[in-house]
Amino acid sequence: MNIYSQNDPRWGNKLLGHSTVSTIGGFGCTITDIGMILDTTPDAVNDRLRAVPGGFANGTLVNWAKLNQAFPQLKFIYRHSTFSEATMNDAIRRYGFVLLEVDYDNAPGTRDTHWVIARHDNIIRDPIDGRDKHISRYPRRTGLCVLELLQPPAPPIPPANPSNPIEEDFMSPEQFSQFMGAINKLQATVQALMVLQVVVHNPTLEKKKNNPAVFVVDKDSRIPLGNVDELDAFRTKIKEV
Ligand SMILES: [Ca+2]
Repeated sequence: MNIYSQNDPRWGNKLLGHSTVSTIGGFGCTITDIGMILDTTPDAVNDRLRAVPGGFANGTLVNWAKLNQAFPQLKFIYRHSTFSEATMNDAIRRYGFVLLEVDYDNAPGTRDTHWVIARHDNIIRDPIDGRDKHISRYPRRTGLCVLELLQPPAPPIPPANPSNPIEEDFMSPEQFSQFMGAINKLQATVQALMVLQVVVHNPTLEKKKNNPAVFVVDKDSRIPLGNVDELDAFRTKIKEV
């Protein structure tokens, strides 16, 4: 989680949401919180939410229900209109953080709602100045907004393709095991390492019989290992080790 201040001169004077007067520095606590959670600057959060229809309600209020549309990795769970320590702690335990609605000046008569990020051990991250503070800084707590930061999906693992005759022909699991043993005995010579790379990474292994064989080691480099007969001879030699 990053740390930003809504009053940073890089964006503090920019207009918040669709307002013509309110600035990020003056009223942009929530988008600054979101920026910290997403590791995105508050003005970038502002621009993104502005681009989503209804992203801001009444011009400057973050519309929780539109958050996920603006930021696919951020999921809105629930907005509590009352504060409960148990709910806060449960959200922190589940998601690592929770947005906490507080009264900035601790005076009920003044409307100065502020949103900070509550974290473990009663520490809050305050967008007003980009500092971590004890939660006792804000004794009047009026609500919570539970959000979940989704992890980016892991890159897909290409499925094994046992029907690929080239791969089958090249080296069976038994042969590969034998090959690995031979590598150890050979103490991994340069040539052996090159073949090993072909075995491990061969996404697009090309083997043309009766032609010089080219083995694609990875997407960036092609290492010719001579013709097929030479490779077969090398494999035979390994078997003999
Ligand atoms: Ca107040």
